[in-house]
Parts: sequence; structure tokens; C-alpha cells
Amino acid sequence: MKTSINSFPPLYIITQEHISNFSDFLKKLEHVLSSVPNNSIMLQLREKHLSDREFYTLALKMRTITETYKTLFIINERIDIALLCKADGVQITSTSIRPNQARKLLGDGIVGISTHSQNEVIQAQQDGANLVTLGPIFETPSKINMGKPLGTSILSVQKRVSIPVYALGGIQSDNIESLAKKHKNLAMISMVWNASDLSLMIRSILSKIQ
Ligand code: TZP
Repeated sequence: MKTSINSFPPLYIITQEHISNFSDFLKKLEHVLSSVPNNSIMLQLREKHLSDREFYTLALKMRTITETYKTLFIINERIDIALLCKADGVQITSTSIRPNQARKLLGDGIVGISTHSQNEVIQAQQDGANLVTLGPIFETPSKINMGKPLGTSILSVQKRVSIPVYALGGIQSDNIESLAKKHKNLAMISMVWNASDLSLMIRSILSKIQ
């Protein structure tokens, strides 16, 4: 899929590292993507517990579904697998190979960087990243070794860069309303995947940020 990388969706959903039953997960994913407008979410596959072969198999199937529903599909860290499954891009960290090196492999694919400070955001843009996640903004149940929450004021860095800054970490029903009033690009794991009705949850989040 070729979607303009200048118009990223407001909601970036990252998988929860719990996928074991691929066919159930893929059915759920297809149901969700068929119920939200095309290109309203971007999806990242981040399942570090899977073997390379399992990860690739799942990525390939997700690529088919995301292509059908015109959803940007990003692979966490594995540039080789992103290339093999023709994903739209990769998400790497601020200590991975530099974005311009990743770009030599990916061509015009999306390069996202996970950042944890304003300086890292600015550096990511200078290095040619297309987007960043910045976090953890709040205390998060999903990743305990991420360090202290950064708080929402750090998101003012969005004014200093032209690439989208996705707030990540600890976004939940008790803080999303006030966060969404200040900042429109949100990334999340548990709030989405722990919902009993995934489609309803995603539509409700989109109504707050679109
Ligand atoms: N990086 C910074 S916080 C985080 C990652 C991967 C976890 C976010 O998960 P949740 O469940 O949305 O708080």
C-alpha cells in the first residue's frame, strides 16, 4: 500500500505481546478494521515473544488485512521482516541504527522512532524520521522498566517539529479526555486491547481525537 506519509492517522495502536491464537486475533482485527474509517488508525506489530518464523507468518497475514482496509502497517524493529512482508514501515528505538541508515534499506517506507525526551524527538526529526512516539507520558502497566512518567507538558515539543509526535504510555479512560484536549496524536497498547469491545473502544477514542 502506498499512503501519503504526510497524513498520518491520529491513533497508533501497538499490539500487546500476548498474541497466541493467530486465527482468533486476525478475525478480531478484520472485524475492527472493517468498522472504522479507512486510514483512521495505524497499527504496529510488536510481539517480542514470537519466533522469527511465527512473527513473519503473523506479519504477512496482517499485511493482507491492513492492505484491504487501507491501514498503515508498521513492524517493530525488524527491518528485514518489514521488507519481506511489504509493511509500510518500521518503528525503531533511539539507540537503533539511525533513521537514514534504516531508510537505505526501506526506501520511502515510514521510519518511526520511540523517544523518551524532547531532545530525542528533535534528533529523530533531524535524522530523517517520519514520526515519533514519546513516552511514557503516564504511569503504564504495559512496560514497567520505562522509567518515570514524563508528564503531559513534554508534548509541547510538537510545536518544535513538523513530524507527528504520538503520546504513548499509560493512556487510559481516566486521562484520555483531558489529554485529547491538548494533544491529538495518541499511541496505546492496553487501553485498546484490554477493552471488552475492541471496535467500540477504538471508535470512542477516535471520536475524542479526530
Ligand atoms: N513505550 C513507552 S510506554 C510503552 C512503550 C512501548 C507502553 C505503553 O503501553 P500502554 O498500555 O498504552 O500504557
